[in-house]
Amino acid sequence: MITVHHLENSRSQRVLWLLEELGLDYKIKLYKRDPVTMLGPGSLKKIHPLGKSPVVVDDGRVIAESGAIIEYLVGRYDKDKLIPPADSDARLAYTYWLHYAEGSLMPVLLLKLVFDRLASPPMPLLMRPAAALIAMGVKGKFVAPRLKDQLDFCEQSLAETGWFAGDDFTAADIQMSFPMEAVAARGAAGDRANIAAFVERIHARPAYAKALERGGPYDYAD
Ligand SMILES: N[C@@H](CCC(=O)N[C@@H](CS)C(=O)NCC(=O)O)C(=O)O
Repeated sequence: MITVHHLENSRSQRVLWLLEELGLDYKIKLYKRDPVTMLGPGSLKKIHPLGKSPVVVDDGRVIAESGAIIEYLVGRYDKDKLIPPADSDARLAYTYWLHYAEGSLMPVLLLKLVFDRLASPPMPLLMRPAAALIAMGVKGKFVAPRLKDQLDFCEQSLAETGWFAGDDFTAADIQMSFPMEAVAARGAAGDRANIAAFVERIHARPAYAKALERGGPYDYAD
């Protein structure tokens, strides 16, 4: 039986969704976030040294990192449903987006999140004006132009079929769901209609709804 070490309200939701799309049996070990820091509990480190979620355990194997988990599950349990044929252009796009989500887009989104919050507690009151100035500078000069390039690229890539890798929905769309949901929910998508339509389309999938029932409240589901 596959076990998903699932941190509430987090990107591990997409692993539950993949398992529902594949119709696999699985169990969830749920972890709560610290209500103040929002970090995961130390007990996650007993499963994997980095203490992050998702982590999947299957047949005694411990697999961390969303992209690696998706590759593992699709490779082992799904030969053709959510992955384009080998050697096709769609397969190359599939591999690209599977890596791009966490390798290129999430780091920029994380920087935005950190600098959006830099001038808030726990930053000491006296230092907040200076922190706000620094944050404004970094966001304006470094983060915003990079985020714009990336979101324009995502928007353009969805234009033809509405999916990231070829004509059909694939596991690469599941991997891209978290950053797309994050930008839509935080209002960072602007007027990019293809991104908004992508998020609506994935939210309408029955397997997505089933995963939500199992995984618990998830801020980006609306
Ligand atoms: N690139 C990793 C990121 C893992 C990650 O940062 N997970 C977050 C959940 S959204 C986490 O565990 N946060 C809790 C913490 O940092 O304490 C992946 O995609 O699996």
